[in-house]
Amino acid sequence: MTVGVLGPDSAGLVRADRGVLKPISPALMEDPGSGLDYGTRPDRMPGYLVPNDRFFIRSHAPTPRVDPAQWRLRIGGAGVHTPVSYTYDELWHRFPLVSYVRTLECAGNRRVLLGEELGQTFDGTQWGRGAIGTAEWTGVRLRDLLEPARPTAAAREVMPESLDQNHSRRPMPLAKAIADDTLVALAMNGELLPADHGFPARAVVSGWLGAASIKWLSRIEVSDHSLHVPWNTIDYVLIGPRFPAEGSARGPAITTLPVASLVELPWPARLRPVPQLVRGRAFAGENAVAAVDYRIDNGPWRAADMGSPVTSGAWVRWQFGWTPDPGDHILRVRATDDQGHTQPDSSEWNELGYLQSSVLRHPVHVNPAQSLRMSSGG
Ligand SMILES: Nc1nc2c(c(=O)[nH]1)N[C@H]1C(S)=C(S)[C@@H](COP(=O)(O)O)O[C@H]1N2
Ligand SMILES: [Mo]
Repeated sequence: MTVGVLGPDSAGLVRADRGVLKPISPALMEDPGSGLDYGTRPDRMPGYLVPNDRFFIRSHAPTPRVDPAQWRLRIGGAGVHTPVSYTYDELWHRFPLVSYVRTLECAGNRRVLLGEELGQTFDGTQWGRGAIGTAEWTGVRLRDLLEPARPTAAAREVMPESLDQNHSRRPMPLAKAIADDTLVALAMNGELLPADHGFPARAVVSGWLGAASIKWLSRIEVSDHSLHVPWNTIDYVLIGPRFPAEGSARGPAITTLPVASLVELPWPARLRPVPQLVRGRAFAGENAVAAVDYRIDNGPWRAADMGSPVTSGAWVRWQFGWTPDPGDHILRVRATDDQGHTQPDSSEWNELGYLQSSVLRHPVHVNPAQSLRMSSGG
């Protein structure tokens, strides 16, 4: 791809020569084959936060290179009295900096598993379980940036827009935009925002589908009417018999994500018949995870231990001890949120293959031969 400067809204912006800039280690990340998207291997998440080197990437266009000295974040639209423009330095120095630990999950996470369950292949990024991650995001509250623009009494929606080739944008109601944990993030896990994750600034819309957290911000529109853009009418909507189309939208736009869980083991997992901890994560969008239960084969459901503080908008890490018998097993995990929603036993079809959240049947093979080698002192 040739390197060149993009349009006038994005001075200083040069196209990436390849899709993503961070080195992708196949040991840490799965490649669903699009060239722009990479999932985190669930068995390579070392702690509560996912390190930046392996945090999943979902990009609809190559990562742009942006010169922060030339970059501006503009806020305007019919819903403000005074359009404003901020430099990168102003974002760092003019407003209180805040940090929130929040989970990002792509609405298409587990699409391949949804297809396996429903006996079909869905178009779109072929995600396994890795399009989810949690980071500590540091930046400025979106509401602090909106205030100097003086939103009008009629202000209705707030839409972050990107400067990359795709010009991604996704509106949210004003109430969500001014929430404590709706951010314009400048740093991720204590480092400047990496290029692939939105440098110089990205939105973090807590608990919502990843697509709302627009990377490479250029402008934020405040409207006095509801906004219809591709990402809330054609993509990131639920299309199916139970989901009514509304106006120009093919179905209801996805906002908060449903409760779901993840086992930190490869699929299928290979274990030895020795005492061990099985660990995982559960996430419930804008809600908090209240409980995680697990079941081995046809045994009883049992409660897993919650190993991390329970907050809305961020996953919990859970664990249980297990000494598996040799042979093949099915491990099921079922998380419940603080509003009483529990992962269902089966998934509902929707045309674009979003929001897989049913209880997965995780295959586990336990090999007796390896344990004999281990116990013979090798
Ligand atoms: N500008 C821009 N922002 C974007 C996207 C994109 O393609 N372009 N992808 C969205 C989607 S679909 C997801 S799931 C998240 C992924 O964020 P990450 O790549 O930092 O993990 O970014 C969102 N923000
Ligand atoms: Mo996504």
